[in-house]
Amino acid sequence: MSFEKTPGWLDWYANPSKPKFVLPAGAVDAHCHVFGPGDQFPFAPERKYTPCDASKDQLFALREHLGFDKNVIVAASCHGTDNRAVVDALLNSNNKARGVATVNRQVKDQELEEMHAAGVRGVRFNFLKRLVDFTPKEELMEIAARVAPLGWHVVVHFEGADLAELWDFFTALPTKVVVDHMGRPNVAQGVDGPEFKLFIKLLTEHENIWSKVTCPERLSVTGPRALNGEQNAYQDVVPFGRYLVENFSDRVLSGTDWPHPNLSKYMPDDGLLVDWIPHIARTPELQRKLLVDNPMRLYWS
Ligand code: 0GY
Repeated sequence: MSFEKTPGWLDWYANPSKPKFVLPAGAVDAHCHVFGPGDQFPFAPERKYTPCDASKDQLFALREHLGFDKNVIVAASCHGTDNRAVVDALLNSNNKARGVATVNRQVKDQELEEMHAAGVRGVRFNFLKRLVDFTPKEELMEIAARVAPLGWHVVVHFEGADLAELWDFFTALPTKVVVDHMGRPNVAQGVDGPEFKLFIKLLTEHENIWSKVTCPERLSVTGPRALNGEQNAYQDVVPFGRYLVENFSDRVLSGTDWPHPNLSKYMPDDGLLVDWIPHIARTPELQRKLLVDNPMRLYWS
């Protein structure tokens, strides 16, 4: 089936630069997606957007180009609860990819076990109204209780402004909880602003909660500008990422978010996104934890 993209959809960046930052051996891109291809893995009827295709082979080619060794492929909301595109990518990854699925309470135990065998290690709960329809928390809690015995974790995706309302639910989850994109704070408030402060409190008080230090391109107000002739893009997001990497070094993950759904202004150069990493992880030890040790512990042990 061929699909017409959402009007104004921006396709992924075709010729990303080669990063100047050399990733450590075994580095994991711990947040990326595949889209379709639509004629093989149709997009879900309930989707809120229709993307371009972004296949597993294109993802694996990007991985080689950037210098990553492995991927964690997160089921994108345009596929609803149909995880076939992710599972297909995992099965064809030569053990170099793990996955995070989206399921509802109708999922059968056998399906969970098959996904586990393919390399799925988590489920994602999405709270962004522009991406998904509402699911009652009681259903999400039921799913979390069912995947906990498999050793899976829960990935949560929400806007910083909604954390207060979601706090009790997140802190009651029986698994490790991995927060997408630093809890999506409003960076204009600064690291001392109320949204990021509350997020830091969440990580400080709950040792099972992890953070992806991802998506500077989504969060940034200043954008991908090089300052003072230096390669220092997404400058305004650096203090947020740095704070998390330096204070919660054993509970942070990095990732590209390729193929970057729903960006309306510009598509980032993935090479520049890799070059952002040493600004937030300033020592080889922090880089190794962020890019290798932490994702390996969570997804490959
Ligand atoms: C992201 C962010 C977005 C989309 C999705 O599953 C998705 O559709 O996650 C977004 O639109 O902000 O993590 O890729």
